[in-house]
Amino acid sequence: MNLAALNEIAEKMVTPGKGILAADESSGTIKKRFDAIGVESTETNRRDYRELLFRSTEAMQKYISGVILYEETLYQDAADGTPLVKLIAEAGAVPGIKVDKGTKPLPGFPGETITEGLDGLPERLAKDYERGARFAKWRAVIDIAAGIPTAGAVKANAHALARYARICQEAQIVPIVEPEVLMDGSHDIARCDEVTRFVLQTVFAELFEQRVALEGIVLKPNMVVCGKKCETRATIDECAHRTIAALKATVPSSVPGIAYLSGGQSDEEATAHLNAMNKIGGFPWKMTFSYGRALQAAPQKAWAGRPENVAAAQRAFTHRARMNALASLGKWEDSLETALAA
Ligand code: 5MM
Repeated sequence: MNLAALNEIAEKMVTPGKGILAADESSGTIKKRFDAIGVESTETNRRDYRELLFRSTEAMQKYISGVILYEETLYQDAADGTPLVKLIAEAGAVPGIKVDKGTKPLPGFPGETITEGLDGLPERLAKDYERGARFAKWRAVIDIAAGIPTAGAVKANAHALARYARICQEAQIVPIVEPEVLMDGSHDIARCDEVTRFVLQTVFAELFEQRVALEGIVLKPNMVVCGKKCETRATIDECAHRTIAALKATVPSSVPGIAYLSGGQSDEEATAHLNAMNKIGGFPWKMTFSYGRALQAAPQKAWAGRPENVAAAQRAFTHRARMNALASLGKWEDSLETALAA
């Protein structure tokens, strides 16, 4: 393993003023997103949609540091025959690949899941590297409900994340380590805080045991927020302070950067939270975004599957990417949402 080279990629992924586009929706998820805008999920439509994102020149060159791809997209060509991965690299962003195979119920742990995909991973990574991928992503999903999560399920997921991370580093691929504590449910922010700390502590213990070099990873955690159905809403500031405190207590400073998931927050909430944290500052890592829904909801709506809407969709994507890029510097303001959209 060449750790200096891994660290260089990881640092590039969390460059201040840029962040990661999570465009790695699996077939089931992209179908759900397309259903919502009345578009059939065919291979060509998925290609056309993702191509419009990667051809958003301003966004890709100025605000996006890396793109997480689903396997189909990594091996797909644009309408003119150019590999989509080449469009990303030519814009100066790092191409990455989601390598987990999704979640399955964890036997013995009702209501909890385990992420699968370790079988054959070294072989897949070698092929993906050949095609241009320089980082990978694996997502563990932790739900909060009565009696959930259990220590056993968290440990099983953390172990799989750590095995994946070490295998990636052997293949000279930077692992994004994504332990997502879901914001579904009615739990309050204190419960999210407690579970997030426990999950991160467990993940870093497993990363240490599996000999993962922390200088060569990027952490993709949830923010500490209330459950969607919680009646008492926390302020932007409370979420920001709690998230920073939870991470300071659990994430070693040798990790180059934190790239948050948006997890179902509204577009502007996800931007405001990231901005608030970077304004507060005082932590040892870069903090940026690795958003899926919070970057793509607006362009998907604007596109609606129509070729004549491509430019409008690209403008919508560029705007969200720009707003989040500013938030990664703590320079976003609510007023810019309308001022710069125009
Ligand atoms: C883009 O969505 C990713 C893939 O999800 P599935 O495997 O369920 O299709 C997802 O892992 C995503 O990268 C992260 O959850 C962050 O996305 P959000 O929308 O939470 O920012």
